[in-house]
Formats: sequence, structure tokens, C-alpha cells
Amino acid sequence: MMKIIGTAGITLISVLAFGQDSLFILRGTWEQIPEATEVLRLNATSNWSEQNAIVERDEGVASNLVIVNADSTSHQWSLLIGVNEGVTIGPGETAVVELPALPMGTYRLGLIDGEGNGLGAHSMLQVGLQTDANLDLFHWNLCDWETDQMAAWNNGTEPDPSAPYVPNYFSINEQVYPTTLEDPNALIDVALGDTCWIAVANHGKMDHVLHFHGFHVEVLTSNLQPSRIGWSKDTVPVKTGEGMTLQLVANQLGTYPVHDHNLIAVTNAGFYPGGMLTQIIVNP
Ligand SMILES: [Cu+2]
Repeated sequence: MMKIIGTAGITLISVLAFGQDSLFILRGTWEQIPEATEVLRLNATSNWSEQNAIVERDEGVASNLVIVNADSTSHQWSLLIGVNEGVTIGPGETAVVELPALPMGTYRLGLIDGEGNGLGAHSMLQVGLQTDANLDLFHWNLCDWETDQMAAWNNGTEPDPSAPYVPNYFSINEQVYPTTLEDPNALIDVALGDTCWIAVANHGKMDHVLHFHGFHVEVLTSNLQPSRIGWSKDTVPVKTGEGMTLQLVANQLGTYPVHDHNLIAVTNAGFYPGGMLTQIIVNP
């Protein structure tokens, strides 16, 4: 383990080789959800952002990732959630973890300790999705949140595991509608005839069933439902823990909603419209 100050040189060198190369575990406030006091995020720099940073890698190439735990408590990091075991990183410590060579796809990474996961420090690894400059690439980190559980973590207690799970917020890239429309990664804004890819990761406890108005999307990759690769549907279930890559061909003009088909997931604290709702805008 190295001290934080020791990572500067490593970060500088490896940024040249791989692009986004460090993630900082940071604690801060989340303006989107008034009931949430402090949350945790994976940020690209030591500056706080309420949106988790994504990591991009080339297909089939192993690499390193530097994780800086700038939080005051210990966390457990997993570079491929559900595949690799966690690495414990103490407060103020830095770990260099190796990312294996992977096939093209969208993968989850982040904290797997109760507090780290419950307060939202999780994001996606995009492998081999940046290859074509003509392709528009978007990403949706999906999550559901129960603010009572988050308050428990903030008070230093564990949420009651036997209590019913009643999430009251639903987000895309840590934004809830209508703010999703201000996020250039969540809002699909393309030109007629464009082909775009959408990297989707479900970090929540619920499955999220995405309903596209106006378009059928094709499943290009999926870690939990590989039998659905190649399917072209207007409704796509994204299971809890899943990473999926979708292809959308913008073959008609207009503005179309896309949203979780669970009605509770298109509300903010019970008020419609909100939550996991964004738009596809196809321009002439
Ligand atoms: Cu719909």
C-alpha cells in the first residue's frame, strides 16, 4: 500500500497509456436527493462529483487501476463485482489493482462493503466500446435508493436486513428526472440515421425493466443474460447486478421517452414524473 501522495507519479504515467486510470473514493453530499445526507462516490479526481466516474479499457488488454480511499473509513473494493473478490482498502490508503483482459462489454465495479455499496460508490467498466469514433456512446448507471437505509449508514448503524425494502428514489447516473435530461450521457441526443450504443449497469437491489418508446434496441452484450444477446426488443429487463450493452439505430425523428416500466421507479419520493426516466431525441 502507498500513501495518497505517492500516487501522483503513477497516475500521470498511466493516464498516458490507458486514459481514466484512478478512482477516488470520496464522501460528499448529493443535491439530487434532499433526504440523503452523505453519500459515497468513485470520482476521477480528488474533486467531489455526485456522479460516479466510468472506466474505459480496450478489449483483451490487461491493465491497472489505482484506487485511492480518501474516505475516513475502510472499504472493500471489487474490480468486477460478482466475479472477483474484494480488496480491503483502509482510510487514506491507495491500492493498485489489476484489471484482467476482458471481452467487449459493460461490467460493474465499485465498493461491496455494506456502507460503500449502500451509499452508492459503484460504477461501470466499459471494455472495447470506444473503438469507433462515428459511434455515439452513452451510459446509464442505474440504481434504486431507500433513504431510510442511507440514513442508517450515515448514523453509523446497519440497516435492518429483515425490514421490507421500499426504495423511494431511482436514478440514472446518480440523477433523477428531470435532471437526467441535463446529463449528456443519460439523454440520448443524436442525428437521424446515427447508430449509438448504451452501456447499462444495474447497481440496485431491484431489476429495472427499460421501456423504449419509438425504437427497438438490440442487446450486444450481457453478463447475466447472455442468451438474450442479439435480441431486439422495445422492453429490456436489466437484472440486479447486470452489465449490458445496447445498440439503438435512430431511424426516425422526434422526442421519445425511455423509462423503467415499474411505475414506482418513475417517481421521486412518490411524486410522478421522476426517477428513472430520460429521453431519446433524434434531430434532422
Ligand atoms: Cu413506456
